[in-house]
Amino acid sequence: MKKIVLITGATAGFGKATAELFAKNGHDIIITGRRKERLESLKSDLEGQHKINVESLCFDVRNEHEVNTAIQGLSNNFKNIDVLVNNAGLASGLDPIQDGSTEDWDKMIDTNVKGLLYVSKAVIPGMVARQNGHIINIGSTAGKEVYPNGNVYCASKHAVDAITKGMRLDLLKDRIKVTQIAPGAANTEFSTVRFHGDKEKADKAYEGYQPMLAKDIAELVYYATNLPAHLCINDLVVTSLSQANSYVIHRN
Ligand code: NDP
Ligand code: 8X3
Repeated sequence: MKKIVLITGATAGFGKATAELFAKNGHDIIITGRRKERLESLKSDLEGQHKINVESLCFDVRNEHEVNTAIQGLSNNFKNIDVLVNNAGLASGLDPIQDGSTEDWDKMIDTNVKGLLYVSKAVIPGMVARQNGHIINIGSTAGKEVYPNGNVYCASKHAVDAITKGMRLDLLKDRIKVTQIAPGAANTEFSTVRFHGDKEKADKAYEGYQPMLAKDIAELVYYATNLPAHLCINDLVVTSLSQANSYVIHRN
């Protein structure tokens, strides 16, 4: 059955790969992000390649007003969202706690925690009214174990872990599925963003082993949304074969 799938942070990485996979499988999608040109180009590519409808919404998840305006403004064709993928997020910096920048901290907490909450609050009432829906929160192995210098990013992903559990409890009676997917290292724009655009430093994060790719995570999101109605993956921790936990990676 054709679904309507809203994916935050679809201009790059996991979100873009997830949008491509749902589109390929014939679902209508709502793609969001701050980079308007990327959104428009993805929309036109996907509508050109597949017989589906794509809505693109350009907003910053940190801005509650922008979030509400964009989601409340969805047309009838898109407003009954079946699947929400809360993916938009970032790490900013990798510093010992005493050297961390408060600007980086605000960015991570406002995006990864408050942004996820704002989008969820805008989408959940419709799901409750329809007694149907699936929320997929992209957490991280960083939300399971803290690693050195990961302090605030890890805290933000621990918050995603807790919020996911809370959502599942609160939405249980409404038959809304709530899943966390918690990946380890994957080669996306993530590290370039973390190191404030320093590509050389970013590339080092993926040296000496085979990291996951964005499409690996997209496959898992898709899989989780295609289980029988009575099944829900609650929490899925996934790493490349070279990674044992949030901070142990075997490199050649
Ligand atoms: P990318 O940097 O490749 O993509 C991040 C996406 O998030 C972009 O589309 C970006 O869009 C969007 N985004 C960031 N900030 C905002 C904002 N304030 N408002 C709206 N959109 C925003 O990273 P990944 O694909 O790797 O990361 C996706 C998610 O997965 C994140 O939550 C990340 O924490 C998590 N994760 C990543 C891992 C990895 O190793 N790559 C591992 C585990 C979890 P735009 O800039 O256009 O706004
Ligand atoms: C992103 C992966 O290892 O940088 O959550 O924390 S890691």
